[in-house]
Amino acid sequence: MGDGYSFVVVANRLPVDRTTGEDGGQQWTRSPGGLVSALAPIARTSGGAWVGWTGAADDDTGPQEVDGIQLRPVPLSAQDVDQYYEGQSNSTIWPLFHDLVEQPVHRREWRQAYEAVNRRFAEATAEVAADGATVWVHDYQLLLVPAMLRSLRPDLRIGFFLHIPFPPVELFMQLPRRAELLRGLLGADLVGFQRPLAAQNFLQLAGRLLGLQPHDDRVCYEGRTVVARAFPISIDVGEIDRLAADPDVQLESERLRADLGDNRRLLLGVDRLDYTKGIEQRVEAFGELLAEGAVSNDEVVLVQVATPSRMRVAQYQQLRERVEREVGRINGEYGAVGRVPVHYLFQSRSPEELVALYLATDVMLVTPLRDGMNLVAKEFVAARRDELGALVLSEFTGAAAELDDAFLVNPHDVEDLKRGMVAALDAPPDERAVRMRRMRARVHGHDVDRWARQFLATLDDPDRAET
Ligand code: GDG
Repeated sequence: MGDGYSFVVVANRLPVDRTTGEDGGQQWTRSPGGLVSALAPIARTSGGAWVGWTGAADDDTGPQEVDGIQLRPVPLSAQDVDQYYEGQSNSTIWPLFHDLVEQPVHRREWRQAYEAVNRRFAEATAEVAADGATVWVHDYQLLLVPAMLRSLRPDLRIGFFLHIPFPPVELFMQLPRRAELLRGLLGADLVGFQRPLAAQNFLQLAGRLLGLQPHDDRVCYEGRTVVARAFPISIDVGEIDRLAADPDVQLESERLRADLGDNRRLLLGVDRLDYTKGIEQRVEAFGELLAEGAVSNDEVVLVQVATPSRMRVAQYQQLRERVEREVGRINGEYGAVGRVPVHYLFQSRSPEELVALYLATDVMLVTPLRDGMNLVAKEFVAARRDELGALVLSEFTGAAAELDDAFLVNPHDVEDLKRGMVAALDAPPDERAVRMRRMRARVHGHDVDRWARQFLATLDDPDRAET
């Protein structure tokens, strides 16, 4: 294994999207998003490769180079997508790791597909990694990969980062074949989480399930040391700042304000349409405020961007129906011709449009029932160079640990959601500015590039890396 790449990222998705060029031909462009912008420069300068799926079923795209990164596609059949991705990943692990806010579904054939696909990812990685390379595996779709990879290539340094919460021991124990999943993660040298509590849950589980004896932030397993630590992820602050300073984005923001009614205060939600994001509860709380007369259609307007996501999974279709019924009801009851209280967009928007919305907003609503971090909250704060705007933030997001100057709410309690929304609307401008300044300082001090470098420095040497 002399050849190969000294740094390999392994993630369910490749960091590219297929687009159609002006000549009608297919081409690959780098996907937007903080993770890709943080890792792309590191991958490029260290001669790196990226192992992942193209996002299309039965796609036989071969190795590619995009933007100086070597892409190594792992093909998935339509059945793999159905069973490994939509099944075991998104209908079993996702709801269980998010505190059972929906009921996980357990199917033997999904688990088998998950294991088979994880093995293919591990094999593809083993083939491209150089001797002694550093490999960074990402997220809940690939929990088995670290151990599989270690057995194929004991020479590698393997890091794993989980983007979603890691559940308490009692919840994890419900998973069929739970010990295999835990052993999968223990194949890594470093397991990174969004929050310290998640790292603690993981270490406790290692004690409970395998009888290991964790001490501090590590555990000894099969003669190796596995370190578990929190690395709260962040955003590309420079990129959001650049968009927020762009005159076209600012113009778009003014146009949005004018279209919605300059005299109305704008509340905004931006989420993938996912039951973990608390969209339903948020819309319900807004409806109750209108019903009670605490706010009126002439004074406020809610824009909810609900980006389509996992629409082949039944629970997501049902959520869509419930949200759309409630939005229709509220607009029917409290709207007027040419003026509705809820603007609901079941659409994906460009980063420019999202930042224009952030700039136009009075009160940003980020109220997930459970969320590993939540980048939207950080993007909103980074966009507000004017130091205006208030953030209502769920206590159950990773972001709440850093952004405790937000108006914190418990989204499981509609009364508390309403209280938070009203407090944010009513707060004096000085108070909002103080809160925003403090939150901006936090986000500016921790950008995604620093996150990636800290993780990799710890993987390189856990005792030397600053924490
Ligand atoms: C997972 C974890 C963790 C949203 N709509 C559009 C769009 N977005 C962008 C946002 C933001 C990103 O997608 C969403 O990130 P979140 O962190 O809010 O949520 P998840 O997708 O659930 O992410 C989460 C994250 O991983 C990173 O570790 O924070 O806890 O669940 O950047 O701006 N982007 C575009 N159009 C849209 O319509 N272009």
